[in-house]
Amino acid sequence: MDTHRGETHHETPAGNGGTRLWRNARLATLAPGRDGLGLVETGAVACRDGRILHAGPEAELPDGFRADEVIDCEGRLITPGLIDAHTHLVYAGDRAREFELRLAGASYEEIARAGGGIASTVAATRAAGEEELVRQSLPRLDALLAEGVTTVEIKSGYGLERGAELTQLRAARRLGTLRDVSVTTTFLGAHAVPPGTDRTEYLRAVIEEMLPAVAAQGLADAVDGFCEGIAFTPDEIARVFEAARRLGLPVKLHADQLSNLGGAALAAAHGALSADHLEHTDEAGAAAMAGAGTVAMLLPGAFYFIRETRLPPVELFRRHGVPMALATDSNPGTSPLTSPLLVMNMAATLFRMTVDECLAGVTREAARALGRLGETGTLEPGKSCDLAVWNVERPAELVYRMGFNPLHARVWRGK
Ligand code: DI6
Ligand code: FE
Repeated sequence: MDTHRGETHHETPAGNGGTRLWRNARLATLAPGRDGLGLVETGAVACRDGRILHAGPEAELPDGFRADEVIDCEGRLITPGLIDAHTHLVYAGDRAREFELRLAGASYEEIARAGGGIASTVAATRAAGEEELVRQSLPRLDALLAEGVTTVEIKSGYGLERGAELTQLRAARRLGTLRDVSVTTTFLGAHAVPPGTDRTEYLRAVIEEMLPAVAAQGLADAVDGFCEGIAFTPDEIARVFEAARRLGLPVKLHADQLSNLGGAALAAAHGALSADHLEHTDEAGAAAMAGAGTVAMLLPGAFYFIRETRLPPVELFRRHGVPMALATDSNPGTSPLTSPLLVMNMAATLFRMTVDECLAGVTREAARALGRLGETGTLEPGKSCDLAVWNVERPAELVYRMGFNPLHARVWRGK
C-alpha cells in the first residue's frame, strides 16, 4: 500500500485538503435548533479540509465560496454518515450450530450455562491471531460501510484474558486503518467469567491487570460491562467502573437486558455515556439516566433474535427526556446483524419508535452515546464531513424498507 496517500501535498485539490460542494440535495441536518430532522430543501454541504463549512440552504452558501469539485446530488437526500455505536464486530467463528439448538427449543441462557454461548466464541477468538481476527471481521465492517456507516464502535470481550483482549482491541484499531471509517474501541473484559476461571480472581485480573494494560497502550476509548445474572453483579460492575474512572476512561453498560438488576441506575450513578439494551428498565432507572445525561442505547436486533417479549420502556424514555440511540449490537450470539437500515426498521416496527427517532438514533444520538457529538453525528459547520447520500426523497423511506439498500454514496472526512 502507498504509505504517502494520507499526506496532503500528494492529494489532488479535490481530495482531503481541498474544497468540495454537494449541491441540489435535500438535507436531514439533525442540527439542534431546527425542527425534527432539521430538513432543508434545495440544500448544499460545503466542505474544506475534511470539515463541514456550511450545511443548509444552497442560497446561503458563504460569499465567495468556490469549490474545487462540485457534486450535483440531483435531489437526493443527504444525512450525516451513520454511526453504529454498539458492536462486537471483532470475533472469530460463528454460532450457527447454537442457532439450530435454539430453534429446537433451547434458550440463550440455557446454552450459556451449558458452556456454549459466549464461551464458544471466546475459544475461537483466542485461537485466532490478530491477522485472522481482522480477516474474519472485515466483511462485517464492509457490510456496515455499504449502508453508509462512517463511525463504528467495537468492543472486546471475547478474549477474556489479558493477551487476547489486547489482541481483539488491536484488531479493532487496525480495521480503522484498513478502511475509511472512524473506529472507537471499548474494553469489555467484564463480559463473562471465562470457563475454568475463578470468578473473584478473574475480576481482580480485569481490574488490576487488563484495564491498566489497555489504558497504558491507549487501546480503548471506553469501558463496558455486562450486568446480568449470567454475567456480573451490580457490585462487581461498580468496582470495574471505579477502576475505569481512576484511569480516566468513560463507562457504559449492558444493562437490564434479561432481568432488572438496576443496571440503568447503576450506569447513571457512574455518569455512563450510555446504558444499553434496557428491556427491563423501570421508571427509577429512566429517571436516573435522564438526570445523568446517559443515553438509552436500544438494540432491536438482539431483542428480535432471542425473541424477547418485554419491550424497552420507550415511552418512559420520552417522558423523562432520555436520548435514544440505536445500534446493531453485531455479535455472533444474540445479534448477527450488520445492517443499520434494518435496525431502524426493527426499532420502528418492534419498539414503535418514530422515523425521526430512528434516524436520530443512528446519527446524532449515537454520536452522543460515544461522546463524539462535537465531531460527527449532525451536519453542522466545524464537524467532520461524514455524509451518507441516499437514493430516496424522504427520510421515512430509509426506515420503512426491509433488506433494500438505497445508499448512493458515502463520504468520510470529506472524501
Ligand atoms: N449482551 C449480548 O446480547 C451479547 N453480549 C452481551 O453482553 C451477547 C454476546 C454473545 O452471546 O456472544
Ligand atoms: Fe452488546
